[in-house]
Amino acid sequence: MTFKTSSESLPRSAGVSRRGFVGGLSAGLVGVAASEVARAETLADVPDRAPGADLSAHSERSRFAKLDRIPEATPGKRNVDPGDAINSKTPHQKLVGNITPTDLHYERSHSGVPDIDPAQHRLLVHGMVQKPLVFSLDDLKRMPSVTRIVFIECTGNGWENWKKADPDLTVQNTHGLVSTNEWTGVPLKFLVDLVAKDKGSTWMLAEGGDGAGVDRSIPLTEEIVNEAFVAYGQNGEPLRPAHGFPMRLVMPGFEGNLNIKWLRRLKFGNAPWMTRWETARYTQLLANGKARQFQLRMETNSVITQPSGMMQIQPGYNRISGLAWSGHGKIAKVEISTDGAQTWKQAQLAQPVLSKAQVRFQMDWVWDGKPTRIVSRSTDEQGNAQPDRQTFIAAMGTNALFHYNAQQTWSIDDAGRVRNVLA
Ligand SMILES: Nc1nc2c(c(=O)[nH]1)N[C@H]1C(S)=C(S)[C@@H](COP(=O)(O)O)O[C@H]1N2
Ligand SMILES: [Mo]
Repeated sequence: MTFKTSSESLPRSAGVSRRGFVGGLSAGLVGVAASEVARAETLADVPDRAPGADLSAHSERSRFAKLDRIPEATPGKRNVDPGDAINSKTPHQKLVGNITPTDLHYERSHSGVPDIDPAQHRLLVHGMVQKPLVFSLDDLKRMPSVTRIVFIECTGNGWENWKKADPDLTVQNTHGLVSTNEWTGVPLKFLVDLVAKDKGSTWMLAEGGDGAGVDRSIPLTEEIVNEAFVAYGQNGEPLRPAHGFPMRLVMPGFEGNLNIKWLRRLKFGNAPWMTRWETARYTQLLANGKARQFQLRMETNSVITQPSGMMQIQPGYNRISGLAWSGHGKIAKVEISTDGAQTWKQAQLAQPVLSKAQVRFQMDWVWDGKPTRIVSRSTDEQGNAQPDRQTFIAAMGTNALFHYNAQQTWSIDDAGRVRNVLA
């Protein structure tokens, strides 16, 4: 199929730079993309200029842009009273780019959000160290800092589709427990050196200051000591209370649960503490009846966000877009199938691709109006490929609940309705 490259006839009202749009997308489709855009000649074709409201101390979203997280309970329990919610999910179907707006970063809090006065808050660092110390927020802010864009993902992300696929789920329901923000804080390595950690200490306990007191044992691998940090900044401002104000642990690439919020203690030792968060919870019941502990790294994953569950599309040009991420490093490639995983084409990635951060992918598509299925699969720089559902279930069985990273399939019927299905 060929299309006329019609950059000459692209109308101004398309709001598209003649050079910019083409980017890595196929130039031949520019004309198709523009063909449904209204033609215009003069300013009479656009609304008048509008008078302005007063300036403000901080800006709010347009009243026309409706963006909300959705509080949810355990899998299958939606539309719950916020008092019963355990998660609040990111509306990926309404977002663009790589970074999640701060107020829409997903939230998972086991016993609500404590209201912590930073002047009172302290972080104790002790255990197998020469010099146990206690830090205030101001102490941390005086130290050298690192700023890094990373995803945080709850191990429960995707659990909605582990056993069955409700057709009426949106991508917010299926994949709303992963988000990407820029975090700023003190490198763990700096604190390790300050307290003079014993060489023999190979584990660290991180404990939160909320009612649940979530605490996790973290193996002190070279990667973790070099990459973890105690964050006090989120997208350029202090952490929001829901995300751990005044300080939290950030563990790039690892289970959301390890990113301890309202951090009050780091303790160094030489064995895991076997807290209830790594024995009763956050373990995986495998097909053979054994439980797997400390499955800490988040897998290679991707999902198409546009078009996605509960949307309706029209025949003709449709741009496919979505997000890919891996706890192993950078995403190397994303492939998309528009024929139910029979044939695959490589998508374009938003540059630069960052390690352990979500990256936006996109691809041109002309839908012929016939029922089909669309699906994405990602591969990271270490060669880890996102499995199809059968491969995933064959390896993990159906007893487990966490670390679901199988390919997400959306079906499209002859009316253009997009629905969640198991492949
Ligand atoms: N103290 C404490 N830390 C916590 C939690 C918690 O309930 N209490 N929830 C954990 C879980 S399960 C996840 S997935 C992430 C969620 O971080 P977010 O709410 O900033 O997205 O925080 C982790 N850190
Ligand atoms: Mo989580």
